[in-house]
Amino acid sequence: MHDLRTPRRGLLRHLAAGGVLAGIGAHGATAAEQLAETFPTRARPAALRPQTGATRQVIDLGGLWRFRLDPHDTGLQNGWHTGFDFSQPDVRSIAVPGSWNEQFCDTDGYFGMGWYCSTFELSPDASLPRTVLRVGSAVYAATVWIDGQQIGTHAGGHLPFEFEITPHACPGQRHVLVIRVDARLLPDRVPYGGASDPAHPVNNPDVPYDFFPYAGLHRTVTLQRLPPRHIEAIATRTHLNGSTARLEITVEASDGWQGHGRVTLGRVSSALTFAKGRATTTLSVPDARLWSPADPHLQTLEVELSDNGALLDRYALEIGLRTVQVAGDRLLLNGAPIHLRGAALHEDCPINGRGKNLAVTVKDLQLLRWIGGTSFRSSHYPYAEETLDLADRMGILVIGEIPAVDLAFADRPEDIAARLNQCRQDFTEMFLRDRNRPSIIAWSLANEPQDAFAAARGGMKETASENSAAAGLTFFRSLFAHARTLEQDRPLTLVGMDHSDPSWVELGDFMSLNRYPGWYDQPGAPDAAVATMAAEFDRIHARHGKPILLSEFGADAIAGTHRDPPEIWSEEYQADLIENVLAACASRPWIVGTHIWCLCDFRTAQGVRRPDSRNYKGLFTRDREPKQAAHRLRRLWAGT
Ligand code: GCB
Repeated sequence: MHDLRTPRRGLLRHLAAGGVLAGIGAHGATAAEQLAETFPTRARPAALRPQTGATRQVIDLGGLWRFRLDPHDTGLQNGWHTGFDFSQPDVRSIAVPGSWNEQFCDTDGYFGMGWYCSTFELSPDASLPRTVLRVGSAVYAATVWIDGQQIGTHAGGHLPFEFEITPHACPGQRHVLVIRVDARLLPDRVPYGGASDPAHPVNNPDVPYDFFPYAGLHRTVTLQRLPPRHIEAIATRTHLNGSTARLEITVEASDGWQGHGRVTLGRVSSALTFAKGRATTTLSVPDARLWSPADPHLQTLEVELSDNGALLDRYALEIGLRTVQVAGDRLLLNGAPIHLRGAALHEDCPINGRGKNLAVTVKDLQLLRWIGGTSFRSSHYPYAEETLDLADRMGILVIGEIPAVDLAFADRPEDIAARLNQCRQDFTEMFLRDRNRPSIIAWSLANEPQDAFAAARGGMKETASENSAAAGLTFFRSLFAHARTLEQDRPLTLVGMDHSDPSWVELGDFMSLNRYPGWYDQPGAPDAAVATMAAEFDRIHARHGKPILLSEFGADAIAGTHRDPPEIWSEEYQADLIENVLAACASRPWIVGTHIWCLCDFRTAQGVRRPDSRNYKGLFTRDREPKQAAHRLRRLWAGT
């Protein structure tokens, strides 16, 4: 923003051993936490989404949970981890999934510990002896107990994590599941909060980023029941050779499985032979029907484990055959140049907050379509899997982004080090969750990192500090190198703004630039501002020769505010400015995409530059009604 348990094998074990899955930072930990963390069981990344099928069963634990606030962090010593019920006056019902902030009158500005409690009981089923607990998103950190026994911890919101809980989940017995969500806004977190001068915080709540820091269990909590030997991870890569697609497949199975399996895609199939729990094969698909925005053709890859003809496990993975690459100053999908036309989004709606609301997800992607959009960035954190399901089905091109928003590099070195560790973990988890999705065409490793701390605190133009520029470069080199060890095909990018050191943005395979001509830059003078931006982009292109994505631009418009001649804050100004910027970009083919900020108005922290605690740069209002700019884009992009 300008202003403002069980042992784990294979890849996952390797990652954990490498420290990638590091958990809660020590910052601010209570004695009880430190004790509990002496023998922590860290969550494993959730590589395969739970599914029900011939050999698997999903139990959705969503619904009304018991909930209580723990502002003094005494819940653990008071035994809340063993469970609690409504005999305690402070225990209330809460919807899961959902942010806690807007569900009650007294929790809106609460960013401490929140305790969730529910129960579950498994039916006896000898074919499904193993159970994995999966939490879709806990913002920000979580500790999990079953029947009072600590199962493990996880840090980082917006991404799923798992624990195998087989020893703790006995069929026919009722178990008490407790999750403590730690939503403190701390400087060593990603994104960080609570870091500004306590006497003069710029925003309330005290976050540097421009969206409300909703907290709680935001996505589904599920149990996946599994057979004794099962598939743990599937990785696919597509290569094209003329009209033939080659699909490279790696499958990881539990317990170092040494047996056999099979993969099938339509009419093509191949045997799998596992060694130490891992098997690889390649399927060749002649005259392949590729996935693209014009034809988002999805196919089911069936993966099976078998023993002497007996089916042990089966997993069905939806995939789309497509390639993506950067060639010179173009972005190619299936070998042909593509243009990313769309808007950045936020997971945000009244009452649910950032909690999963499927109807809103469907609505948002329909609105994107309505204006003729074909692309979005999951700003500023990985979105719910259902959103990506829809993108896969609708042929929408997505840039997946980790929650690294507004990183700053003049902060304490220990905070910067903790953030880097968290960013690496976030990328690993996002990659493992989303790597097989055709809609994800690139990864963004940060949004608007800033040279100087002060820039993050209030939009002051600061002279870039050499030290913070160097610290940032070390940070991003490490993060890019980590991402490259996992992702071999998709381009990587870093979304920069005018306070981001150019050396950071240059690390990207394409350069994503947020610019606000006519808004933060030369407000009210759109023609001059757009010309300045275009000249800057010409210089950047001449210097780097890389594709450029205008990853954000736009203007606030308060719905119902009209001015002639157009003035800032009016619907007319927003619509005209957007058209003006698009025209400047259209004549530059190396500008491979234009993402408007943003699809819908959304809630922010309180700050003097955000009337009504809203960011009004939406093309649609927060209740998803079109402003003039949406109608204008419909004409320009959808041709209607
Ligand atoms: C940005 C940020 C986004 C803000 C936007 C704004 O550059 O990436 O999070 O909401 O500007 O409206 O200031």
